[in-house]
Amino acid sequence: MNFIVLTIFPEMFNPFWEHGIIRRAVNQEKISVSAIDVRDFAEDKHHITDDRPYGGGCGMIMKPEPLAGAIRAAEKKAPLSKKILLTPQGRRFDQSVAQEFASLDGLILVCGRYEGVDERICHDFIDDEISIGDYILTGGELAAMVIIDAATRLIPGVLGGKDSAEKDSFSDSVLEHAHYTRPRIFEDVEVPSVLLSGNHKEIEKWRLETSLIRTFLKRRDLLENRPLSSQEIEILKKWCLDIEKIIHDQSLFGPDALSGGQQEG
Ligand code: 4FV
Repeated sequence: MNFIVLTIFPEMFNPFWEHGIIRRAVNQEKISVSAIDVRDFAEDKHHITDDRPYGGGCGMIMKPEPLAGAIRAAEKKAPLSKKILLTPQGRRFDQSVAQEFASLDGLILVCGRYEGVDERICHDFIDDEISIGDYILTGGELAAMVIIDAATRLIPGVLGGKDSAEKDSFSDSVLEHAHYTRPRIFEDVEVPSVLLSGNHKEIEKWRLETSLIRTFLKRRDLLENRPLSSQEIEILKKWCLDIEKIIHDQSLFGPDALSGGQQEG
């Protein structure tokens, strides 16, 4: 199995894979490991890989171009590998996911830094988003090490005996909204116009709505286990009204419309 990590700190990984079970698995040629420095794909002279977020707010966002270049280079090295972004918004990593990964040809592990990565990388360059838990790390590197460690030990012949894994559990707030940074257009995909408007009320409303919709889509349990604000409830009610209108219109004009617009009893 091939592991390639994409990071701005490749030097973090040598101590990790030069010891213990991982080193043995490398020596046995059960796995291959390598790190790609994302800075090498930042074409400016300072090799800048981050920038300020559109729409304002604290922190920095990883720029899409260097990440896209590093991912494409990794794909050339390991074309059969699955591309994983380490993020708190990902599906929870556990023993069953480790087992799933251990059966793959390889993983390309994208390690974010700062507040996160530009949404266009998540949308167009990633096969799966993985979180090792509902807490915020300073970078995805440790999460990548957890995944490499947990998957490697499940590859036949690496370990002697069987281990059991403890499943974590947590319930917490909603997932973060989408992030964007310069350039405004990246590979024909534009930043949502509201983020360029300078209207902070509208920007905050958009951020809350995208935060709620991705939580509903990705982690509904977080909504079910969390007290919602009146504003969040209003957003959910608006979605209910929108969905009810679609159902109503479909019953009148959709492919299965009743004749004469009759409503079932
Ligand atoms: C994380 C997690 C995580 C968030 C901002 C990297 C950091 C920075 N990754 N499981 N929890 N990542 O906190 O996987 O980009």
